[in-house]
Amino acid sequence: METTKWWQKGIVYQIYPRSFQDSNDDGIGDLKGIISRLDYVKELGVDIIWLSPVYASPNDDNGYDISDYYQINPEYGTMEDMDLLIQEAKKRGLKIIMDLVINHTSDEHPWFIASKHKDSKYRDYYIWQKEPNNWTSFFGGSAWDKIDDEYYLHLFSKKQPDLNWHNPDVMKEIQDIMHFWLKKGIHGFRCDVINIIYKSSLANGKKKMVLVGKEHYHSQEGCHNILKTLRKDVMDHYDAFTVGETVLVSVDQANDLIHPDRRELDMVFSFEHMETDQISNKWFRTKFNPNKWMRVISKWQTGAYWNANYMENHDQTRSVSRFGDDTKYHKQSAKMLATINLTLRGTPYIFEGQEIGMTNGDFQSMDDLKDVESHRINEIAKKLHFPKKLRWKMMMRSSRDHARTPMQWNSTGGFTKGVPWLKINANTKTINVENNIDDPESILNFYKRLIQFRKDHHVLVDGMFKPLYMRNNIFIYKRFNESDEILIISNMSRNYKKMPIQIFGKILISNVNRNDFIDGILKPYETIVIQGGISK
Ligand code: ISL
Ligand code: CA
Repeated sequence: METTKWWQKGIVYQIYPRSFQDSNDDGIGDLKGIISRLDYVKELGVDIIWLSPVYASPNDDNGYDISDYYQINPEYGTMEDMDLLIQEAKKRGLKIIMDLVINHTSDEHPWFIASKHKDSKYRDYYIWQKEPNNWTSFFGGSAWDKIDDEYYLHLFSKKQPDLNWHNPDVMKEIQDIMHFWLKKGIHGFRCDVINIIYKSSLANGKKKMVLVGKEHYHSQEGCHNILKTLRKDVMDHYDAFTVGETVLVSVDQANDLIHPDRRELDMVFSFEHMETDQISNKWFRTKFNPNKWMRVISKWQTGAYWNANYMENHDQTRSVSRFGDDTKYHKQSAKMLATINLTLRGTPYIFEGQEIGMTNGDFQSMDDLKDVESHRINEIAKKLHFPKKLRWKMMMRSSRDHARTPMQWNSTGGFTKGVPWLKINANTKTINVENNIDDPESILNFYKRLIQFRKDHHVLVDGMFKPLYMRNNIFIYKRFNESDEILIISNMSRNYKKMPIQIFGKILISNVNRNDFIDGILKPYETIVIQGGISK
């Protein structure tokens, strides 16, 4: 690697504003709330905050449907609050990146409202046709809806019409928006579904695919050209980076987006490790298979130029419930996932609440769920005569609301004094920031130690990754450079396991507080970081 960039050394903390901290007790998280928790974020040791959308929005998809890119959603506060947040973050040495949602806007954006008139110049900002094609939406069902006598394309909800990236005016508008925020002092963007923004054709898709039509908009040359332009005309003028959210990409497709010579994005979120426990799509899941998961991770570690490493986010269920054990081995498995998250090669991302091992929600019925996707899928499944029990099982396994329950600050919640917009998990009684802070052996304090450890060991940033063992639910890899070598060993199961290879060296971090491994037995969900090597 040439010289290491700040966003390669840095650790990112994702805040989902609606669920982080409410400051005025209307039950909705807000910017003042975030400001009041900046010290907490700073103490964790992270360097960068990724703020999920805070722009004006009717909230059909919790802000991923933007009605004004230059305004703050009044539910979250004002532009003054946002300026203050940037300033207060800066004071603490924290940089902020924002979400850039440019595949679509809200149907309540003035551009779309004007676009309903055929002779408006805004008509061509979106994609209108006399007849729909057979494409399906990410949220299920047709990707087209009708207004008057024509149809418009929406790859997500019908309140999220897709922008027409063939129109140079759209490019100009988006560039202005990016300049506006970067000038305010933010340091980059997380680019929402960025690899599907360019539609090469509107021909019918091949049948039978989960996303019918995908071959006409996924990873198109036109998208690469757009990214090159945004990089050259906008990003290159600031000290900022981009992380693309890239659905359904292979390692090669990712490298085409992030290789430094191509000058497009800086890193991408891949999805393959999030798909190891699903059959054809996220609504049909199988038992989690750690061996499959570690091999996928290893493939990306060795193949991709630079990874954005994450275990969970606002679209995924909680990692400790999904890849660990959120009851008997709650602490152990959360710490094990933390260790992997922070010792892989790439920029680590931590989602709010992950650092205290927040679990999936304890929802009782569809009334408890708020996500537009969950409700839409439930309706479609109902029409297909899926029994209620099966539909609920799908929701409990995959609803995005599992990640979106309010942050658990203390034993009664601490998120709001009002009625929270989404149910707070009853386990806030035991899983909360307050008691984590007090307990030296807590998940939170383990995260703090790991974050500091990563800062103290540059090999974790610039070192190469090499898998050493990926079987029998045991994941062993090393990170190494010319001067240093660190081994990471994780038992991803609830069983005792014999250490599969002979290892020597000094234990630097372990979640079971052991001083040596002479017994050669790995405890359930044990994870150890060792400075040393393997003996053959
Ligand atoms: O969670 C998913 C649906 O099953 C994903 O496919 C998700 O829709 C996809 O990762 C795109 O996500 C992003 O764009 C969406 C928004 O709803 C998500 O919250 C956002 O992360 C549309 O803007
Ligand atoms: Ca509020």
